[in-house]
Amino acid sequence: RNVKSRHDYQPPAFIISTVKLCFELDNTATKVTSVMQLQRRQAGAPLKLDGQHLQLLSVAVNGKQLSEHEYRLDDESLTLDTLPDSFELTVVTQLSPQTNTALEGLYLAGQTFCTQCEAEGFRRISYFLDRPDVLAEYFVTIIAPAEQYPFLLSNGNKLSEHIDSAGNRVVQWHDPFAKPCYLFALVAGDFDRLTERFVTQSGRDVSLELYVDKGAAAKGEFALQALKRAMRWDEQRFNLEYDLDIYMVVAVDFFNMGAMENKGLNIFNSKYVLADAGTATDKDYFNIESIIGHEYFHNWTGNRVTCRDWFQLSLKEGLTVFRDQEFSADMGSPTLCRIDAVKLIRTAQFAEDAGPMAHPIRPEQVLEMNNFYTVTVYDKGAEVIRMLQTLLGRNGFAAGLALYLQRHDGQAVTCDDFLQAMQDATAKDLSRFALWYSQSGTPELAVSQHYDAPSAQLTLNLSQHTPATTDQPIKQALMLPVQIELLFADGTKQQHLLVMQEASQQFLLPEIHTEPVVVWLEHFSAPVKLKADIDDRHLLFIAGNASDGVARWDAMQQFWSRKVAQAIAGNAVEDVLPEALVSMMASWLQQPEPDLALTAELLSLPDFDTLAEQYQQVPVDGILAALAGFKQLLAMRLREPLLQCYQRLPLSAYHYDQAAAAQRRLRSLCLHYLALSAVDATELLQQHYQSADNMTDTMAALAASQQAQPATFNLLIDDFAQRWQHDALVMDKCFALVASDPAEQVFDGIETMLRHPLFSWHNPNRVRALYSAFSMRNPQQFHRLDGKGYAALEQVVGKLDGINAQVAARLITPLLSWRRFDPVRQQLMQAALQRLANIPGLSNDVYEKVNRSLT
Ligand code: HT7
Ligand code: ZN
Repeated sequence: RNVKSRHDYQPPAFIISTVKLCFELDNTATKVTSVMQLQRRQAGAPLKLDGQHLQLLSVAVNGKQLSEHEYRLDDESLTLDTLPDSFELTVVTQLSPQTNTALEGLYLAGQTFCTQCEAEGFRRISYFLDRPDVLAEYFVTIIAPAEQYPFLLSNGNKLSEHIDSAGNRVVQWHDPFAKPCYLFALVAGDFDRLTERFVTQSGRDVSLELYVDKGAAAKGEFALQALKRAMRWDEQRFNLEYDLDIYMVVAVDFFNMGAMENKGLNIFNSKYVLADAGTATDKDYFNIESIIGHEYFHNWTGNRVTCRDWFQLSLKEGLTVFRDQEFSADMGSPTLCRIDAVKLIRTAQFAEDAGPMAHPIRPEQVLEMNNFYTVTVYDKGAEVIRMLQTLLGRNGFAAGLALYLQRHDGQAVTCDDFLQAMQDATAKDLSRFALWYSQSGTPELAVSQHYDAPSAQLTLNLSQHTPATTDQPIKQALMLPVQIELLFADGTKQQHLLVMQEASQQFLLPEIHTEPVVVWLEHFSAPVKLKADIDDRHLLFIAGNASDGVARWDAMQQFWSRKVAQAIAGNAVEDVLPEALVSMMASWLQQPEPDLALTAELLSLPDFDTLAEQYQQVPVDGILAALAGFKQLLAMRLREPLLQCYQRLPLSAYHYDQAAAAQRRLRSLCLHYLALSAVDATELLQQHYQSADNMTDTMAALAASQQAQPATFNLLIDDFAQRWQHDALVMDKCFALVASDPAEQVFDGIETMLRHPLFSWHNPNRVRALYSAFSMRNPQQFHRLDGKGYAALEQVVGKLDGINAQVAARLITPLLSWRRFDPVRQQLMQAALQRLANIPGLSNDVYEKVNRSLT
């Protein structure tokens, strides 16, 4: 199979300066006429256009039709050998949106025509140079029956609209900004439209339009307001203003990922647009604001300045995730946003580094590009940008970003170009920092301290080591910003930034008159595994006293990891739980922190995945038993303060804002523990469920009862399924809950849900709701020792491969790290992967992952 390497990049032999596309829409026979202006850039080279699943109707050069022997055609390309230096190429193709179940290119999402072109979907629309460094100006005409399709949308500004004599609506669009074809978009359908206006900082009027399913207008209001907040924020924080007169967002039900930043016409998974109190949780609201922001921020970091090739994906994605994280932090709780980001890195990203798909944030080798939209490229990529900001300071970073955008506006560039701009704007040497782009793996940072009272000097010893990864055996020392805080007994504090550049380094801090407790890696200042030998007493001291909420939470996480390890080593949970901890937790419940969500986080144990990441071989049963034992013990020991805290938190009508969401989070946490205490909590759970005026509280009652009170759960989930049987997005929550049932009945539950009228193998949201929840949120049943869990996932991946390979390849992830488990589980997982590998005609998407995992 055709694996591509980053070093093989060649500039395109031709450029395409303008494209005129005409779509005559039809479910099974859409005709696409493409008229392109091309210029040669390399003497003598043939023109090889990408194209897949297309029926070629005709080809003409400068208006002259070519006969079949004047071009070469295969399943993946159309090649023309003899061409002038500058010419017009007309290509007419036909395609079938209705049978396009991959949801790439032009497809039908229910009754709506829509497109998804990133990364390489445009080649399913027309023959083209489908690569991000070919930037063209687009003129688009869309023709479709007027009654059925009131809205025909594409990028840029609308030039004209009329209805022709045959009753077709004909709409023309022009996007004045040259763009790569992955940012092309078309939508045709019937919607409710919500509109708003936004006046930019320079006084330009922008029309905002949000398109949702008919009848769902009220559920789009939050997303529309979030868009306005994002637009204002980018002006205020980075001085970046929107550039077209119109910004459209369309919500569709069939979508492979979260959303897509097509120029002026974002297409969103409806899950990340539609929300009201009854159907969306606080987490849904948070995600909507963050993804609306993310796609909007791409307008500069991705669209105005784009990637030269797909190996540079983190150039736009890491940077834009960083920008959306900063936006979310400013809109809500910075501490909570950071804790959530750290959790993701410690679970999914560290696991990716430790598994067969390990790659640097700028990958070196790719078979299927869709497989590299990863937590490494996105979220570790964002951590790398965050470290740059820490090293350069907020102003230095902002100056670097401004220079990068001004220097490369309208270009397709590389990660090196980005670093060069950062370096030029700040006069800092970033050559060692650049290693973060080429080196994969999770660095381990070992730290220790020595205090010398006579000289009043604190010596800090740091050493870093990155273990080999499957893709890269040899590692070098990285540039690491290590933020620390010194906590003194008299309550004073000092902050320092240590910049590591070597494998081992010593930092001497003078004028330290008493020995402090050191808080290492405040705010998770670098994406590393910290190895610090801090005793229990000091960890609890940090949890109670550090200035940074993230560091306080982290101290509790370290504490619990240690306790879980002690339990796995054979100690009874009662024997390892210190009294000091119980009273500290009780005091947080009695007198919560001002940020109630931080209190909830301080009171939460690490989850299964976070703990699993700390072991070479994951002790599945040991972790599950220890977590269950500690939670139950805490529930019993803290029952009174939990109940009081639960009852004290006031109930008011649902409103989504940070304070109200934090209050619900703490109340849910109390409910969760109370459900586990020895006292029957049926009534409490029922009451929580019945009195909920919002989906957050409803889900809290369901999740709490599922872990502790199966009989209550069965009653509530039946009621829930009945009540929401016609709402697909809410039924996704029901599917996910059913699939997370830790009891064996989960298999019957999944079978029943597969027969639900709203379930469809063709809809990624439905499939993910059931099977991501099962494989990622149900370790008890997924990791069963009889292999039934692994076999269930294997079957789904095998079935889905022929329908939607991109989604199939994402679902397979939990099976890939089979080497991390005990011999019995290893053998079962490996056999499941082997059976998948043997499927004839397996997609590149699944093949690449299975193959890397098995070799
Ligand atoms: N840039 C987009 C990434 C993407 C995607 C989105 C939807 C469907 C398929 C896709 N393939 C790649 C989304 C983003 O990161 O903003
Ligand atoms: Zn993105």
